[in-house]
Amino acid sequence: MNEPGTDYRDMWTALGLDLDMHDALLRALGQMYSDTFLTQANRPKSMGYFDFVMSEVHGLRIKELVTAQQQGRKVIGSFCVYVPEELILAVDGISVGLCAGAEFATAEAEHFLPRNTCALIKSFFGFTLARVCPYIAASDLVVGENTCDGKKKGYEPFRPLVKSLLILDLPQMKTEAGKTLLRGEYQRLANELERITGQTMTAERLRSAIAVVNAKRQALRRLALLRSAAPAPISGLDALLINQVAFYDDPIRFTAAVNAVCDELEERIAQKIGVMAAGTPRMVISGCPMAVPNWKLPQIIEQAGAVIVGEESCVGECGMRNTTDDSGQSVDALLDAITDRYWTINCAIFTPNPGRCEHVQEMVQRTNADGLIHYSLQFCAPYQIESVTIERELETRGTPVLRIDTDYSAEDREQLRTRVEAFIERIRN
Ligand code: BJ8
Repeated sequence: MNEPGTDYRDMWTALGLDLDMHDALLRALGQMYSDTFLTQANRPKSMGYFDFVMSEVHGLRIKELVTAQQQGRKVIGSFCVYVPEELILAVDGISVGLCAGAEFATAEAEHFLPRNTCALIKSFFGFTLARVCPYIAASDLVVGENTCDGKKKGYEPFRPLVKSLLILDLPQMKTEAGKTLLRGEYQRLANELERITGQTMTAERLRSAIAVVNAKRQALRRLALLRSAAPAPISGLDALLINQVAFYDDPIRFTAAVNAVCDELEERIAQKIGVMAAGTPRMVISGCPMAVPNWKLPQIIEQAGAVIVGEESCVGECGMRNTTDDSGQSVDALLDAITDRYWTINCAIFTPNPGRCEHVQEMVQRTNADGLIHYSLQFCAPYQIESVTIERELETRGTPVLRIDTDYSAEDREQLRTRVEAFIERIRN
């Protein structure tokens, strides 16, 4: 996916990548990207920026990271939206998301993991073992977390595969004790970030980092709200792509690009231009996060004749909504505010977790959705179990729900297509 004519092979070799495997991955990704995104009709022109970012996601962006490292900055990788980007930026670090959304070297991953591990975990193991992920290779520190059992235990065999790994001990219940634990873990992360970067986290630096991340989340919020318009001004695939790129791109540049998309969408809405015809069934999708290049289900939904108008997931509103109060005058006060903000994330690893169902319902109402598609990765017990509650609550209130359990393989594509088409038909009738 690198820019034609640009040769990054020396950089990839220096990062320790397996060039043959990496070439094969890039060929497959490039084809998948063209088939999924560039074939869409009526895309906003401003999506060109995101096409470019994706074409350079293993090229120019990695070069930026390596150049920053040569200037003394550190790259911090993470797998979960509970890892505050604000803390990383406050020590002049660069935050990158490491979750992977494709099958790769699954057999090798299964030397470390049981077969009944979710595809997301197997995927980041596979990408690491096959030496095809420049983000993992470039990370000076990887921050993991004990959220679900698969990740919590998976980090044990993962530790020797990366330069340095810090595990956050996340609470599992939204109690005062849980919040105190989270606050303590953020302090521990802040200390480790200071140690690894040699920088001091002052209140002023933390406030400016919060401002950068708040601006990014406000832009994503603006995008989310514009999708309530009818006809929908942007496809769910493109909106998902923007949310995925949020984990890789420079945050200030990314914010400007999202606001440019929003400007264009506002013009479209004023002129009643939709990405699909008025009256197209509108869907909210909810569930496990969809990391690049996990586009299978959204593509099937939109090819089947519906438009996705919101994502309740960590690569979507669950991870990106809500800003942080930046009025605190001390590092302690700002860490309290950061804890308050991250406490509002409703991951299914919490028990009980009523806030997630409330958020899903609010999204369905706000976006005027006709139905909800709940997406779980196979073997993800937290989301699979919650999907039953969500289905019951929403169906009781008159919103049709389709529950999908899948993985990253293409094997169930046609079966999923049939189920999604039948669901859309149910909504139309
Ligand atoms: S805050 S959703 S990013 S933990 S799909 S690995 S849960 S078995 S990713 Fe997540 Fe943080 Fe929660 Fe969000 Fe486990 Fe499920 Fe696999 Fe998952």
